[in-house]
Amino acid sequence: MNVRRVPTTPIEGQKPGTSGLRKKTAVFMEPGYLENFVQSVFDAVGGLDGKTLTVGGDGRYFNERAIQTILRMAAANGAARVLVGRDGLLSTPAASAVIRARKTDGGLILSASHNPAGEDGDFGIKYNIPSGGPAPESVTDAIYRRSLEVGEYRILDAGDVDLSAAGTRTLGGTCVEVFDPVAIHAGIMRRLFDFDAIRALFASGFTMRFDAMHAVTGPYAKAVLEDELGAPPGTVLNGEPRPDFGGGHPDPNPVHAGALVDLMMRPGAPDFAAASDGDGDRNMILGRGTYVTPSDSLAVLAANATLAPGYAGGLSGIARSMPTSRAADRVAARLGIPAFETPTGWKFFGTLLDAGLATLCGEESAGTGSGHVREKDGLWAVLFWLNILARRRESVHEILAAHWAGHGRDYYSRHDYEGVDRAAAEALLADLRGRLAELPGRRHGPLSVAAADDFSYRDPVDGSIARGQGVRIFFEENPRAVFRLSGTGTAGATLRVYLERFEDASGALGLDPQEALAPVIAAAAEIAGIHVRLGRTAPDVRT
Ligand code: G16
Repeated sequence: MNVRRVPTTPIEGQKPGTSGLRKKTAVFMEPGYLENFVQSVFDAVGGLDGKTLTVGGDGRYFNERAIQTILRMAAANGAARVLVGRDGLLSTPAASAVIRARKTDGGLILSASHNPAGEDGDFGIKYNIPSGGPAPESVTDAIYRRSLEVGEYRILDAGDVDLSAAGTRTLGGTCVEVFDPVAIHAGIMRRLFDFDAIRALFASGFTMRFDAMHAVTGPYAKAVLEDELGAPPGTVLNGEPRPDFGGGHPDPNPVHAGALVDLMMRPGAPDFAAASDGDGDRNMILGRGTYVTPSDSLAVLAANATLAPGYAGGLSGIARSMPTSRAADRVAARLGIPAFETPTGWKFFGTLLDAGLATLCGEESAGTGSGHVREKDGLWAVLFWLNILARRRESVHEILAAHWAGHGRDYYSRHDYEGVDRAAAEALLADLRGRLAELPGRRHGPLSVAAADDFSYRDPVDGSIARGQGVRIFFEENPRAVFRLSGTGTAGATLRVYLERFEDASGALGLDPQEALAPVIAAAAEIAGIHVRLGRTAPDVRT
């Protein structure tokens, strides 16, 4: 068999520091584009000779074509073995689990997460390191630098590998092992959670809906919830992965999973509902008549963690991204364990998990996870909630109300202004950064600014420093507003404004969050000049 050397296409726009590459599918399909990134990864990690790689994706359009290309390139680059999920499917947390369990030399994960899929949608790829986590900046920067000079890629002249059934195949000198994408992850879930208690919960008539949004989690959720835990067939909705995700936008938030939220707010709603995203790392948790914010979900999981066998020994610490509400910090304080505040991006949790400093991690962007893998894990969060519900035998609403009564409530909402002009959004942030020193002391309605900064983080394990991670405005009366630009969109820019206010346990705990936050919403808009600079009077999404 022949190895060809083919010129690559420069990969315009891959930013140093980003975990991977997300672009329109059509861009990825340009000859040499995907190949540039893949060859750059292989070169940046010191070559693939004799190494083992994990490969899989969320099943979106171009997933299998991309995997066939990667397999031929891995073979041409001398890989000893490539592990591929059957049909090319592998959720992001399952990929992390496989990299760790099989000790592979990292992996390539094909996904643009929650972004819509299809020929007109988005595609993405990222490299995860041998610990199973997203590559840190030192590695992504090396990949980026290599992509600028790579020039050509190596590929084997060979046909497609059959990915439709488990088993081993040979491609040049490389062994391609096709495996069941669900088994390793399901085995971990079985060890962490009290499956007998959850089985008894379903047997008692407890009702649930899990919306897989036609993305990768359908097979995982069916295998675990319906086949193993005895949830009735039909519990998993939209469980067949489709290349275009059924035309939907698989981001589990109250807008894009609006049908599920509506179902849960109607009389006769099931006891519990959840949704996951395109690649299975995000989650949304709902009870009858109740939406649980991701920030509260992290806090509730942490406060109840010892109910799950995998966490019965307690937690070493809790980590959250900076824009996530401070609810988890209150739990950490009560438990007498450290709380960490990291920049947005799951990769920042990796060092804390590796060092055993944190057990649970979470982000406002619907991500929660633990040291069992090095990615956030949607189905894990759902099973954790089921474990707690099975042991406490209270409703989601009762558990949340009891949590607030014990810890106080962090009212929280994120406002997204999507698809805005990039230059205008960048100017808004630059202007805020330039005025940080002038803001303290200013009054905005009933609130006055106590402090303002641009978040910097020094990793307590490796000492690396990340600057410019988001503008924080603290008000004297305790609310906080945070501004940052999304790093995951592919069109224009998205301004995210994160708003929160704490009410202690003796205060009003049952308010509507948008009403409770009205003064800080108004102050944030005024301080940043959102309406004037972006020409928008209301956000597109409120979480
Ligand atoms: C990715 C990262 C998350 C991060 C999110 C932020 O999520 O893995 O850790 O919280 O981006 O997104 P943005 O920059 O748009 O606010 P995912 O699920 O897209 O991989």
